[in-house]
Amino acid sequence: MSADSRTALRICPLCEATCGLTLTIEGTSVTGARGDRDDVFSQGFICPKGAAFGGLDADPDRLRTPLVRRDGVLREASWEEAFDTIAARVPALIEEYGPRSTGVVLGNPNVHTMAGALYPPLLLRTLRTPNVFSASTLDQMPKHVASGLLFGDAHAIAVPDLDRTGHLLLIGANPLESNGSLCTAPDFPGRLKALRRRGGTLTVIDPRRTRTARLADRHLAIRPGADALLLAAVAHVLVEEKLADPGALTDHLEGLGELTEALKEFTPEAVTTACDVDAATIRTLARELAAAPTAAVYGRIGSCTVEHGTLASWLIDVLNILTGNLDRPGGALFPLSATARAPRPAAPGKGFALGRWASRVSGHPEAKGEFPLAALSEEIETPGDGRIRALLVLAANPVLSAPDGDRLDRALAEGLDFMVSVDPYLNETSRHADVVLPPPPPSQSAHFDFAFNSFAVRNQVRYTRPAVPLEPDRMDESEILARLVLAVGGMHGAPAHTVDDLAIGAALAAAGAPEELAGELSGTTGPERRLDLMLRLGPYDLTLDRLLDHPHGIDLGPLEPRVPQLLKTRSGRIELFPAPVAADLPRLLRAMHREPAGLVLVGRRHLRSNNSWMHNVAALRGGSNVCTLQVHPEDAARIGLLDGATARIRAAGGEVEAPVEITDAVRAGVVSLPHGWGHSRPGTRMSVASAVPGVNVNQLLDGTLLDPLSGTAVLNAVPVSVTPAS
Ligand SMILES: Nc1nc2c(c(=O)[nH]1)N[C@H]1C(S)=C(S)[C@@H](COP(=O)(O)OP(=O)(O)OC[C@H]3O[C@@H](n4cnc5c(=O)[nH]c(N)nc54)[C@H](O)[C@@H]3O)O[C@H]1N2
Ligand SMILES: Nc1nc2c(c(=O)[nH]1)N[C@H]1C(S)=C(S)[C@@H](COP(=O)(O)OP(=O)(O)OC[C@H]3O[C@@H](n4cnc5c(=O)[nH]c(N)nc54)[C@H](O)[C@@H]3O)O[C@H]1N2
Ligand code: SF4
Ligand SMILES: [Mo]
Repeated sequence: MSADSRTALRICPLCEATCGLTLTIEGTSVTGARGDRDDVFSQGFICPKGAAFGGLDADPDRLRTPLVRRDGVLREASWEEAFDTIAARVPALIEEYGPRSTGVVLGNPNVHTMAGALYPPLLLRTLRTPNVFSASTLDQMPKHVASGLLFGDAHAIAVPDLDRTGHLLLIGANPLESNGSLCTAPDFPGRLKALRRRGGTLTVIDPRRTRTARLADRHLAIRPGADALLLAAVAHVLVEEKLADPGALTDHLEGLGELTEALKEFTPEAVTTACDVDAATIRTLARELAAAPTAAVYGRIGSCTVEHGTLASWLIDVLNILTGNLDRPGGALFPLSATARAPRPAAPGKGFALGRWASRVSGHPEAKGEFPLAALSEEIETPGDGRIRALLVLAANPVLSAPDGDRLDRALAEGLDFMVSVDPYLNETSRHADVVLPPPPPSQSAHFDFAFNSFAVRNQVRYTRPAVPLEPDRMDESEILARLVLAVGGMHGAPAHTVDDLAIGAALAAAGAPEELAGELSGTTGPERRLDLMLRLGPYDLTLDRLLDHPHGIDLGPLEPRVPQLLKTRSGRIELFPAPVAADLPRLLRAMHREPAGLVLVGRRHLRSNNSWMHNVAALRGGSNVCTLQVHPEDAARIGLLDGATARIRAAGGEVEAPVEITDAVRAGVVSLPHGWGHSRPGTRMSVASAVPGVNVNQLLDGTLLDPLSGTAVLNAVPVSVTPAS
């Protein structure tokens, strides 16, 4: 450290683990990052991505000013010019073609920023368009739908009580690379090792022998896409062998009889071929789960982005419920975040409905107010009333992250009248925008985890202010989004705090709190005032000032049971066998008898990468962080593929070529290609990424394969054919 260096705390926004970092700062540059040992939650943990915070923050390819398209070319522009352009175009299009002519795409980083949590709801309310798409339909929407149906609240997601459970059944998740998802747990790997040390059991179900699987007591290399069948059979055994005992939940359940009846045909023997897991092992899984003093079943990407994603997500909680582990310490519990609404007394709620409206072209039912992101292209391309003409893309790169990027690429280029991207990079998607609004690098932003605190394995709360001041000519992302709301809503020119004032007024009214509270809020920015209000209205006795007095965070204790208070179903009970699930079950039954596909594709993640946008950080590149096709030795021999040679992979959406990596870490009959690669399109400004572009796995998909209840794209267990490239 030099004489003018200092340190500052910053919660890491780079994955769901939300580690506290101590940044070293020289002048206004971040020159180092280490784990904050005093952080109440992460206690010093850091991974290579967090350690690379400085390089990622200072990436010279980050945009410094807005870009505005003039004469077909994106040119640097002032913020005034950028917002003037938006205000001149979007309201006029709405005026001429109606609200349906607008569409919004919300990408993953929105859950990692304060701005992304606070402003998109206001943007959607302003636009009043049904054309809402997000990364959720490439990800966790099945879980939301399952939770909505079971508990009446799509946001009531039970997380495994990692630090207290005696038995963890982990399905289609690889937290040793991902650091956990829908289960916020800094040092997930350490917590799994601690489970083993205290005598607990870890079972991993994954077609690949991942780093997580190598840590397990038992690894089942299931045939991809078959988890719902396996889980149904485990539930069947629990019932058949009279091992089911929902315990304290018994009085809060309905539908147990119908569920039992519906599971009759899903015997271990019946599903064994489809799963490629023998029937005795399935029975053992069920017996171990029932016998464990406490247990939690937890699933992630491999259980969601598949043909039966909603059924698998539902069955995961069915198993937690049948074994009495839902809502009990050591099982799967519902976190209570500091900014959640203060609990109300238990009572029947409004319930959760699917398909309240449908998409224009294919009639996809909405789920949680969204249409499948896989259906974005057709909504832009297909002529007629309600065609999307103006698209607002907030922190999303669907050209790489969604199915059939080539088609979307064309639709964005040719089918839109106007497009805005809020993005730090000029990349595969934002290159099509008419206006690009770049947020500042993370060191210059405040951070609070509105989303992830409600998935955290321990209730806790932390807030960090910007580690370095906003550079001149930069605009905070909260202000960018507030001004975007004003510009599209016909209030261009009003001060950004107008949006926060409206939000505060609405929140006070909804909570029945006195209006005067607005004047008592502390905080130096709109987002801080809104945070202060949420903390004051929340379940703990907290304020922003109190939080600022605790720079390493405040521990709010272990997770506690919340049923029945949290239930919002119409019955006021857990609805174990909801009608949409019942209607989808015959499809699963048919899958049981289907001939398995010859070769199927699954994805994978790398610890030193993140979806589509981190390949531009030189320090994180190389080593095993490469875009290779992993192939089992038996398949390689059969197809005639040599290690390091190029393979051609074909599927319904197209074909790509990738170098072959022969490894028995994938099971036979399965090949694996990571996502987020394919940085070869012209007109981007990602010099490091485009030097070694890789290929876009999602080009293999045509976007028609969806989990029907949630509209989530099938990204795993996709039939492919592989040949040597000539
Ligand atoms: N085949 C396959 N496809 C997948 C997946 C898979 O497992 N397999 N995973 C899916 C999943 S789980 C997800 S979540 C999606 C992600 O899909 P997306 O959300 O579309 O993609 P990301 O790469 O996460 O990043 C989105 C954009 O956010 C920008 N960005 C980064 N930081 C910020 C910021 O602070 N503010 C703003 N405004 N923008 C920022 C990046 O530059 C990038 O352009 O991909 C999905 N696609
Ligand atoms: N380093 C890093 N961390 C990340 C991300 C990243 O890109 N890189 N992305 C973040 C995001 S957006 C998310 S959503 C999370 C995801 O978090 P995880 O779900 O933990 O991440 P994945 O590594 O995609 O793990 C999915 C696993 O499912 C397996 N799988 C594939 N198909 C099947 C199947 O049919 N059945 C079963 N049982 N398993 C299957 C895959 O082999 C893979 O190991 O990670 C987050 N964290
Ligand atoms: S585990 Fe996630 S939150 Fe923690 S340092 Fe790494 S990227 Fe950041
Ligand atoms: Mo994700």
